[in-house]
Amino acid sequence: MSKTALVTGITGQDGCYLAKSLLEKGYKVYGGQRRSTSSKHWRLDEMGITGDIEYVELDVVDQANIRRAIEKTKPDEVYNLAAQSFVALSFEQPELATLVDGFGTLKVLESIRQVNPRIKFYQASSSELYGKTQEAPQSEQTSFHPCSPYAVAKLYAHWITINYREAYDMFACCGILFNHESPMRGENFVTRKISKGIALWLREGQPIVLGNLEAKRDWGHAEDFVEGMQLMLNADQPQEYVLATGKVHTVRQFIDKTLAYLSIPGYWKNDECFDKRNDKLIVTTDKSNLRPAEVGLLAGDSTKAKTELGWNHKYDVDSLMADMVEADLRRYPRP
Ligand code: NAP
Ligand code: F7E
Repeated sequence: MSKTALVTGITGQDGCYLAKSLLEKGYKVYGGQRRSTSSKHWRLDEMGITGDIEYVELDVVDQANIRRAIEKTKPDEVYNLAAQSFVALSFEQPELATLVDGFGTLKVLESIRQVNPRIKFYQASSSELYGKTQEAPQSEQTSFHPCSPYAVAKLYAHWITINYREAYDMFACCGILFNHESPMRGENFVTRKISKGIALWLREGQPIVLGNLEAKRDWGHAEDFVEGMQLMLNADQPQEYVLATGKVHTVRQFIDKTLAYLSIPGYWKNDECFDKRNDKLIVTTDKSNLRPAEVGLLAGDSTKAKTELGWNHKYDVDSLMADMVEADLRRYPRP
């Protein structure tokens, strides 16, 4: 018999890739979405799966609402992807980040416990938990030092998930996922600012405005990472797993790769990048894009997921960048 999954955060980047993959495996997919005055289905529309999902009203700050959604959908598996996921915004709205990303997870877990504790639960934990880490690469054994309201809220969510597993014997697990991007990435995140920004620069000539160009990240592709989430929920035992590529690049290197891919000869003068052919500005920076605190060197060690789950990634940073740039060139073609 086919299985049923409830995905919170269905309208987000991971929600659309996960839904597509679950549908391909024969799952019945319920998508939890919060009410809004306009449709937020552009990702699901682009993937062509909007009509294959059944939607339920689900806001993770409202426990009665979550409980009703679980009673109605009777899932075998719940993937809790809902979050205010933009780290920079969590410094502006720390309470909201805590309510959604921290307490929201508790409310989903508690609803599952009350309705049917045999439902399997996946929690979207993050490499941001490592924060000001002293150790690289980071594995499941590395200690946490979160350094944003987002990461502190996610740390609470991480431990309350483990607590519900230990206290109530629930199949609840956390994937500690390093940055994963895609053409469906939100427009505020740095890789998408670059892929969309370069398409607009080619079309209209306005420069891309960024923040800390020396920030380093371990960037993978969301399509690979949603497979790992499913492997975790279908393992023999619920556990924590790191998913990462293990390769680290700076924001500046990501820009260089993008320019090389498009055969644009760029040169840097401090934190500004120009076109060699005509000295036209391509990238500049503004301090409004800096954060009150930055994480340390995040590089993931996913040996455990590879050996125990058989997980691996198909994309590297170059094929990820190419996928993103091609999608934005299609969305914003030159006249
Ligand atoms: P995303 O694109 O920002 O999507 C977040 C989703 O959460 C959206 O569907 C959003 O709905 C929904 N949401 C926000 N507040 C909600 C609320 N109060 N109730 C219900 N839904 C709510 O994030 P993503 O990149 O797909 O990430 C998925 C999850 O993985 C998040 O929990 C994120 O923190 C975590 N994570 C992401 C990464 C990464 O690199 N992408 C790495 C580690 C962990 P709206 O459309 O209504 O805003
Ligand atoms: O920043 C630097 C910025 O916003 C990456 C979320 O999915 O991954 C994501 O969080 C780096 C940071 O992602 C700009 O300072 C420079 O060092 O793309 P980001 P993030 O903060 O790493 C983790 C794993 C999650 O869990 C989160 O939910 O890039 N950076 N200039 C910039 N970042 C942004 N956004 N905009 C800039 O202009």
